[in-house]
Amino acid sequence: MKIITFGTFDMFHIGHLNILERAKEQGDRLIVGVSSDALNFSKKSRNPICDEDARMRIVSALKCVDEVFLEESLALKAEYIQRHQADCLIMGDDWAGKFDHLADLCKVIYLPRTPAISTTQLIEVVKEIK
Ligand code: C2G
Repeated sequence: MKIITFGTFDMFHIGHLNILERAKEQGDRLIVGVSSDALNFSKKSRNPICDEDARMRIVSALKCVDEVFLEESLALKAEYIQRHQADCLIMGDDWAGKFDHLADLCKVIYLPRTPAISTTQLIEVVKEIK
C-alpha cells in the first residue's frame, strides 16, 4: 500500500518526524510532497527558513521516506495522488476535513499532531535568544 503526505517541513522537528514515521506504519511505501518555496510564500507571506532544496534533501534522507517530490500547488492534490498511484493520503489533524473531497481517489486519514512544537514556535524561540 502506497501512502502519500504533504508538508513544508521547515526547520525539521520531532513533530515532522513523528507524522512521517506514523504515516509509513500505515503502508509499505511513503511518498512525500514537499511544498515549494513559492507555495509557502503564497500561503504564509514569508519565505521558509530552509529553502526547498534543503527541505527536500532532509526529508529524502529519512529511513521512513521512499520518495520525495516538490508540491507546487495545494490545488493539485488529486493530480499528485493519481500520478503517484497513492492508496492513502495522510495529514496532521490541523488539516482535518480539508481533504475529505479526495476520498473518492484514495483513503484519507488525519493523524493527531505532536503537541507543543511547531516551526512558528521555533522561530519565535530563536528570535528571543540574544
Ligand atoms: N505536524 C505534526 N505535528 C506538529 C507539527 C506538524 O503532526 N507539531 C504535521 C502537520 O500536521 C503536517 C506535517 O507535519 O501534516 C507537515 O507540517 P508543516 O511543515 O507545517 O506543513 P504545512 O505547512 O501544514 O504544509 O499541502 C499541504 C501543505 O503542504 C502542508
